[in-house]
Amino acid sequence: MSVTATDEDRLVAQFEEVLARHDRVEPRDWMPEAYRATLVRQIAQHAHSEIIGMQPEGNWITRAPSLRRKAILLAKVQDEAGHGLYLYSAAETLGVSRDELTEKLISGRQKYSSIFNYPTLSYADVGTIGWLVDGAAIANQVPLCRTSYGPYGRAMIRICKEESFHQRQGFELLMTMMRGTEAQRAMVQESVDRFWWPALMMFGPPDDESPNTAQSMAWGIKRDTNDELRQKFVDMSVPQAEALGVTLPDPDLVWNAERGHHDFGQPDWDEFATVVRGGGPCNSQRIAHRKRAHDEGAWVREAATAFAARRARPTSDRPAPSGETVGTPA
Ligand code: BYC
Repeated sequence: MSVTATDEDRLVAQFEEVLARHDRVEPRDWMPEAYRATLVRQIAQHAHSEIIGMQPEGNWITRAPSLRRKAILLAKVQDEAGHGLYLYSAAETLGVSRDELTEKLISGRQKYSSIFNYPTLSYADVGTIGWLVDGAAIANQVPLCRTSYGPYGRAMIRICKEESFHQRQGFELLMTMMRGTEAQRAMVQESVDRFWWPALMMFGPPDDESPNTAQSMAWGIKRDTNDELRQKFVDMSVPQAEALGVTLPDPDLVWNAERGHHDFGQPDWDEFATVVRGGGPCNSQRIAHRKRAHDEGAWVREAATAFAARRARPTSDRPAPSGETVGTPA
């Protein structure tokens, strides 16, 4: 059906009204193509981040220091897979398939968060990822629960509940290590030194260098700018670092009573650009691993598709596998 100019004006006006009311845009609603494309970009990147984010922590599952830590880590990594699934499902409501998105990730046409291109070198990194990376994720994602696109906002509500649990487990792990030996405390500090700046980069480039922020804010996709969220994260992390007894590796970090916020130094934005372009320490390893897992899982997808197709056929049309009588219930 063709949409006339007047129809289009009316649809745009309705769309703008929904945004002005801070109401949700739903999959059945008309939306501008650029709004749809921006959502696909952001939700797909977010989903990819959850799935690629399983790798750095998954690296330690076989070497967890106790059965308890192993059970916690396994559950956390499985939660990340679940987050990926909610987000791919939200993206699918915009008319893209999960296969298509996975193919774009593997071929480097879609991004995932820069943070997951850094290696995990000690078990303290599991705690630091929980505390700082999940902490940054919470700062970024809580406002996304109010994003203008319904399926994305609803996925975020569930994800945020789990992320806040993840953050606490990371903090608890680090606190346990900080109460341990001198060597354990040193391990925590070394890990925090490596992850602090990459965690700040998770919020994206500074606002004046962020090409998407202004439009995404106008559409209500983003509710806060990159710099606002970075500031919130720094303010929330400082007292937590004090409680842990670790030093954040920023000589410029200081409370500014006038602003009511901490002043802090800038991450190395050249390093950020290199990592986003694919030149970080683990970019090739992460994508190669994802591709291998995807290739090795092909038979599972084929089997599941064949099984679903067989289930969809009337019972009498199904071939009887050996040992099973089909169509003649006992
Ligand atoms: N890494 O105009 P900008 C997690 C890209 S999962 C890589 O500011 P936007 C977790 C950006 O995409 C964490 N790329 O963009 C999981 C854009 O690219 P294009 C993931 C980045 O979208 C497992 C270009 O740079 N969270 O926490 O307005 C275990 C210009 O940037 C990054 C999300 O995805 C980056 N850090 O704002 C534990 C949250 N930053 O245009 C934890 C949802 C920017 O060339 N996403 N870029 O394609 C968002 O909130 C926004 O997309 C961002 C960026 C704030 C990240």
